[in-house]
Amino acid sequence: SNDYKPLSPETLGQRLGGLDVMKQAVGGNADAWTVREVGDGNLNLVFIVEGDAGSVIVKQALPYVRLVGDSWPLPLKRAFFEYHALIRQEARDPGSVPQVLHFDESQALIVMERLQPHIILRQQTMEGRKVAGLGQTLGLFAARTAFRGSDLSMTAGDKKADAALFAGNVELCDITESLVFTDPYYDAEMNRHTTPQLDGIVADLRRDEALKVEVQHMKRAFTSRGETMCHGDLHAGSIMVTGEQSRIIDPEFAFYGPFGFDIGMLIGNYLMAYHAMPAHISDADACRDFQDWILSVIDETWSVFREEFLRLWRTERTGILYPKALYEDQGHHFASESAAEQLLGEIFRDLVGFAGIEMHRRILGLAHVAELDTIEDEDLKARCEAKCLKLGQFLVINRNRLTGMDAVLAAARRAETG
Ligand code: SR1
Ligand code: MG
Repeated sequence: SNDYKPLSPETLGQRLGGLDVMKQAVGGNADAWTVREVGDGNLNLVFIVEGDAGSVIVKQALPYVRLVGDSWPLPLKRAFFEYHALIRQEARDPGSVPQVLHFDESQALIVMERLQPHIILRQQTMEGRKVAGLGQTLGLFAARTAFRGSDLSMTAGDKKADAALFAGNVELCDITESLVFTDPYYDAEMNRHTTPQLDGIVADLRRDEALKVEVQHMKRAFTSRGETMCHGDLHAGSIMVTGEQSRIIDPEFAFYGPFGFDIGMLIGNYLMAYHAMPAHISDADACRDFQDWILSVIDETWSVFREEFLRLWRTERTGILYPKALYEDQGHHFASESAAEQLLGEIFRDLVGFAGIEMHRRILGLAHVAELDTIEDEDLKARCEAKCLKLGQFLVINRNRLTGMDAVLAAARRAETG
């Protein structure tokens, strides 16, 4: 029968060995394949399958949250959303994501290109290794997927059909609605902030009315502003890199949301890496150099996003929003440019808010980041986390006042030096 069954290294060869795509990509003799389960994320099984002809990744959803166990059921249909997001991202920004080789909906599994010798971005930065072109690749990805998945580019029918399709990703959106936008701001059951030195700052955050109001504004944007197909979970574990290349993986949280959501989450992750660096590079000069590089990546990601979004605005605005005819009717070309600048201003203010919230939830909520969690010296860990929490608070509260990315970077530098 075709009933769902989780794979294991022992059963994978026998179960997938008959697929043409596996024979071609891995080799015809499944008995000779080497299979390793390497999933280190919070949700799924991930296998590397190697054979004479090459290797692939097999990713399979589990019917529960792996991080927590079967007490937290989670639907298998997230593999369906991941598959649909991957093929759209590939069309909108070719080469940015792994190539999909096979999708089996009933088994909730995707066979995809193995990125090699890539490792996750988080691992790379924790080892103090830079990635050439990171800001360029991520800025382009965020801008192209944002623009080309929206009413700025798609036909109204296609966009509405896609919005309806991804509206089914209810349970994964629910995770974000709770774990990101709600739990960190009260004493929620699933929170696991384990650094007692932070108690004062946490109490301060939770009694900060302006912060809580602003976070709910951002949550409302997340739930109700379906502007484009977002990746939905663009953190430093969703990016695979070498020293020269970056690719984006894992869009199972894909949903229709605000233009600034993905780039905001991403910048929140860059900023956490920035504040965690002193725990990972002991030489002070080398650490400062690496931190400067992270800030330059933030700057580049946003400036590339802006430039690419504007380029697409000028050349690919084929959707129902801001129609060219409206502006070119009587020579009003500049009005269109000013509409683009205003929209980019709105995206910037949103991304700043999302970045700050991401920094809070990764310390106070259920799902943490290794940059901070692996710091063994408790006092150093508390200092790094405190900088993230305070910067996050500053960003969320001031998101409508900050004049540009320079102001964000200056705030990060101030938080770092105290
Ligand atoms: C229960 S899932 C926790 C987190 O892991 C995923 O990668 C998302 O970031 C989610 O919020
Ligand atoms: Mg993931």
